[in-house]
Amino acid sequence: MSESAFLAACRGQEASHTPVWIMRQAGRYLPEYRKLREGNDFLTFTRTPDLAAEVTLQPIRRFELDAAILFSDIMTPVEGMGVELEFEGGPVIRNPIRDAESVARLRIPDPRESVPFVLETIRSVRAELTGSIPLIGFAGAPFTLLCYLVEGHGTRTFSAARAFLYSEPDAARLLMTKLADTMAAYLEAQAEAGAQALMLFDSWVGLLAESEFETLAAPAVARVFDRLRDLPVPLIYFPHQGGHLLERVKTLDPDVIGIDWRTPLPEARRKLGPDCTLQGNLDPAALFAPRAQLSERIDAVLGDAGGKRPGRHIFNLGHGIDKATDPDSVAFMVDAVHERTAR
Ligand code: 1CP
Repeated sequence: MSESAFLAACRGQEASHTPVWIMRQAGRYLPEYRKLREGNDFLTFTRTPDLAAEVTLQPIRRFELDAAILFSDIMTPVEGMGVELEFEGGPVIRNPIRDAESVARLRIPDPRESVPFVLETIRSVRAELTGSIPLIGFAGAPFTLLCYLVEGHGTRTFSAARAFLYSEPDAARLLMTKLADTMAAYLEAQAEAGAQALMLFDSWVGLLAESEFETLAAPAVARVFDRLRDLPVPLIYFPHQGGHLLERVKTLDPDVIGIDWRTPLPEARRKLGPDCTLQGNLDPAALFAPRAQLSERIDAVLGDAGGKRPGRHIFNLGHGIDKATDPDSVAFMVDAVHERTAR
């Protein structure tokens, strides 16, 4: 079958097997990535198309994955807005946004000028991926980006970021709108450059109550998707730890919804209805289990996703892969999913 199993599943069409890819599949658990990274900083990697393309392709060469994901970061496009970005393990912002004036100063850049290296990476990956393995482009969702821009770095609670929503509600809303417009243009440019599916990572949206999701985060996601809806590429939304938000997520109408490992797939399906594809949701920690137990966990996810709609599931982890994971366990998982779901 030359048609991609991944794209078929995104569209709800029956595929030759359940497709599988892994969040953070390009990264530090791979020895070949660590070797290439030696002596080079992360930002240089994301800004150098040859290196970023190579890292994108590393997991594709090693495993029988059904999709590649662009090697970049959710923070890459915010520099063009006027944000001073550094990486010290994770993203660090030198000038965190704490008032209305800093929001007003942010630009909505043209991605062709602000991130030409990302678009070049996409073109270069597509030139190499001539078979049926599609390339996923991505961006951070507005609320998750707001968390880093206001807080200045990653935390477990993003207290300063959440305080900003209440202390500066108008500035917070304007920031969300500017982020939505920047990410919409960024994703549109990625599709134009050759990305075949577009994913929004909302890693911190689970911090929000349903009411703030409704009034602040969901409208910004809708603003991004509305701009992309007419493109010939499926849209994926990953509301990490958003089990309590799924009824509202359904109304955003993405083609694919990523489910973290805390929400059982049958519960997600009940809340989301039959018309979207579910992506997930093996606990990344399960890759540390002995083979027999890992095998059971894989079967459990496939069973949860199964029933009458095999075309409506993409196998993935419930969040990014842990950097201490043994690549051999990944190979075992990918092959097991393919063997057990071949149709
Ligand atoms: O040292 C290194 O090699 C840097 C580690 C690293 C890597 C490999 C970072 C820093 N980012 C990335 C790549 C990356 N980030 C990808 C590449 C493609 C792939 O999936 O293989 C993607 C999709 C991201 C997305 C990303 N970055 C998210 C959303 C997904 C998620 O995991 O929730 C988030 C929240 C970030 C921020 C970020 N960048 C890097 C780190 C360590 C973090 C998390 C910081 C924190 O703890 O808050």
